[in-house]
Amino acid sequence: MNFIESRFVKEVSDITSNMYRQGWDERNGGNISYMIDEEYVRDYFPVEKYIRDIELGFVADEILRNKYFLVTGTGKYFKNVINDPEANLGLVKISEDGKVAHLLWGYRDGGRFTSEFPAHLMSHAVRLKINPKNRIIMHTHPTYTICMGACLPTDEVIFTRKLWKSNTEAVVVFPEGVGVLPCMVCGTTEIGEATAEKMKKHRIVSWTNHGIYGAGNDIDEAFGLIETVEKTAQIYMLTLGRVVNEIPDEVIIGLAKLWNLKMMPGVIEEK
Ligand code: 2HA
Ligand code: ZN
Repeated sequence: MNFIESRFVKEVSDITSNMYRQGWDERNGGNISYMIDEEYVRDYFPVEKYIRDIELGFVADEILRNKYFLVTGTGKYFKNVINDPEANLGLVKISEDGKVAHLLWGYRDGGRFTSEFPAHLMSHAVRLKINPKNRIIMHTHPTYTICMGACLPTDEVIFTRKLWKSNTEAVVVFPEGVGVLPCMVCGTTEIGEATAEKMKKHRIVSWTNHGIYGAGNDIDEAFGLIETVEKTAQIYMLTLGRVVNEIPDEVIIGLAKLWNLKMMPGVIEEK
């Protein structure tokens, strides 16, 4: 079978279309990287032949060497992936020395991976060390989450608390809270390192004035995290300044107990 017909390309094509329709991925906004196990890659590429090599610009963590990633291309639009996956996506293998990405498929018009690939790879490395099943890093520009970040101090305890107090699903879906970074220059290894540092404690990281990063074992999980943050941020923003019924701390504690969740410390005072 041709790789273009694989479930991996289909999953990324479907989710990029979906995210575009949410209004989160204007123009070339957003990027996704999907780590694919070698056993699956072998179904499509029994003999490894590289189309070309692409410099990473940094040295990838050892845990990522010889690993395969399906990644959205730089400058490419989420809305176009479904109609031309081979131009908008690429499948790369991280080299033995961690300095280069070998291109196996895609970026047909001479393109390369997203400028945010450092943040993706560094986040993959951190999440894989915590959870060997992690496969997805997803970045997008969800409108209400960005609004919320602009209205609050860049403080992850405050940000998390506002979310948990707005929607009873919030603490259940992200009990470890949301990591928050201040506004930074994106596309750099610095923001990659800062994001990965936050990923040690959180599967979701908000980039103030820019967007969000989510991690997960599969696309549903990463997307589900982000859409729950975004839905909750929408509730927060639509009720801002007019809230009468905030979720009481006791209910949040009750939910955490019911689902046996370990809550991010310092957000809700346990009584
Ligand atoms: O790829 O979203 O952060 C475009 C972006 C940069
Ligand atoms: Zn972005």
